Amino acid sequence: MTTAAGIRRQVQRDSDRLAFDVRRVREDFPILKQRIYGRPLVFLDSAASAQKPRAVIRAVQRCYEREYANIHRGVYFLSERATELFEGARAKVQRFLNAREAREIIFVRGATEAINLVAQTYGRKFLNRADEVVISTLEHHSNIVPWQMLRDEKGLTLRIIPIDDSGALLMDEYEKLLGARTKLVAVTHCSNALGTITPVKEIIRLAHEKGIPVLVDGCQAVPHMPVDVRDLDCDFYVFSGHKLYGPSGIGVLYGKAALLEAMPPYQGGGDMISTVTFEKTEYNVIPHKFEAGTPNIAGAIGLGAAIDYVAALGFDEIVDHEQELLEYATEALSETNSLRLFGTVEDKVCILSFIIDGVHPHDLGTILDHEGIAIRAGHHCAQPLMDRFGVTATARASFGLYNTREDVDALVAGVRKAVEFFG
Ligand code: 7TS
Repeated sequence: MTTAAGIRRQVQRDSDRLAFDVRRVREDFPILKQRIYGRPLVFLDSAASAQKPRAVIRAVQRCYEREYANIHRGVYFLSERATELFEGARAKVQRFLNAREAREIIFVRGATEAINLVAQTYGRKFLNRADEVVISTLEHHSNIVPWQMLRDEKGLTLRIIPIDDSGALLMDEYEKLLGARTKLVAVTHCSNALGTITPVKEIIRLAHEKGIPVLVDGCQAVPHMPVDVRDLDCDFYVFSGHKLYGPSGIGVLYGKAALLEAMPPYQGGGDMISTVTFEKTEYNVIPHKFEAGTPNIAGAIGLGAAIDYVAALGFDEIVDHEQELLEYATEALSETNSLRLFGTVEDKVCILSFIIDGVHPHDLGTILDHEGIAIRAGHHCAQPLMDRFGVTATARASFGLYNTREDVDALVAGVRKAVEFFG
C-alpha cells in the first residue's frame, strides 16, 4: 500500500538520483582523501589519467582473488568464468559506444596502440604512395607519429587541418583538403591540450561524401560525453580505459566489422589463429584476429566496471556538473592578471590551458604541487599545437567528475600566489 512516508522516501530517492552529489561521488575515490604535503589533494590532471572509483578497484581485486585464469582456452571453471567476464566487458564497451556488434570492439593497450594498429594494418594494406592522410593541428602525438611512420614507409603525404586562434578547426580549409588522393581522415574528438570539441559528425559526413573513411581519437571525449559510433558513423573510434576511470594498460579500438575483416592482423601469436601448420596459418575471426597473446584480462574487467560506474551516474549529470565547473573556472582564472587562456571555443570539455607572464609553466606546476594541487605543465604531447600558438609549454588544469568549485578556488589561489612570488 502506498503511504505518505513511502512517497516521501520515493521522492527523496528520485531527487538523490537526479542531483549530482559531488561530495558523495568523491567518497567513491579513495585516493582523493589523501593529503599531499599536509594539504588536501586537489587533483586537476584527469586528462592525463583519471583516478579510480572503488567499484573499479574492487572489480580488479575480485578478479585476481576469485575469478582469475587465462581466457578462451581453459576447459575448467575458472577459465570459463574469466572468459565470461572478459567477453562481458566487451559487451559493455559495445553498449557504451552503441556499436552494432561486440566483435567490432578490439581490446588493446590504449588509444596509442589502437591508432598504431590501424596505421600498421589498414594503412599498410590500403594506403600507397601519392595517397593523403588528413589529420588536424589539434592532434596528440599518438595521432600524428603513427601516420608519419606510415608516410615515411609508403611515401604518402600528411595534410593538416588548420585551426583559428580560439582553437576551432577551420572547416572550410578541411573541405578543401579532401580530394581524390585523400584516403583517410584521422581526427581527435576533443583536444587534450585545449579542450576543443571538434565537429566530428560533420567531419565524417564530409569525408564520407567522398568515400573516405574516418578514424576518431575519442580519448578525451568518452569521459565527458555520451558517444554513439553508429550515429557518428565513424569507421574507427579509439579510446584509453585509464582516462575513463578504468585501469591503465587497457583500451579500445572500435571498427566497422567489414573494415576490420578486410584488414590483415596486427601481431601474430596465440588466440589470433584458427589453425597453424609450419606451411600455413589460418587467422581467427574478429575481434580475436587482432588480440594476439594473453590480454589484460583484469584490465578489461576493470574497464567494464568503470563503464558501469559512469553509466550509473549518468552523462546528463556528468555533463551538467563539468560544464558548470568549466564556466566557474574560466571566469575565475580570467580575472587573474597577466594570464592567457588557450582554447576559448564555446564547445569544449573541462580543460583549461594557460600561461602567465613571467612564470614558466613548470615553475607554476611546482608551486601548485607544494599546495597539494596536481596540474600538468608542458607540451601535452601536442607540440605542433604549441607551435601554432608560439609557445613551448602551457599549464593545464583538467577536470573530472569528482572535481569541485573548491578545487577551482584552490587553483586560483595557488596561481595568484605564484604571480605574487614571481611578480
Ligand atoms: N589521444 C589523446 C587525445 C590523448 O589525450 C592521449 C593521452 C592519447 C591519445 C594517448 O593515450 P594513451 O592512453 O595511449 O597514452 N593524453 C595525455 C595527456 O593529455 N596527458 O598525458 C596523456
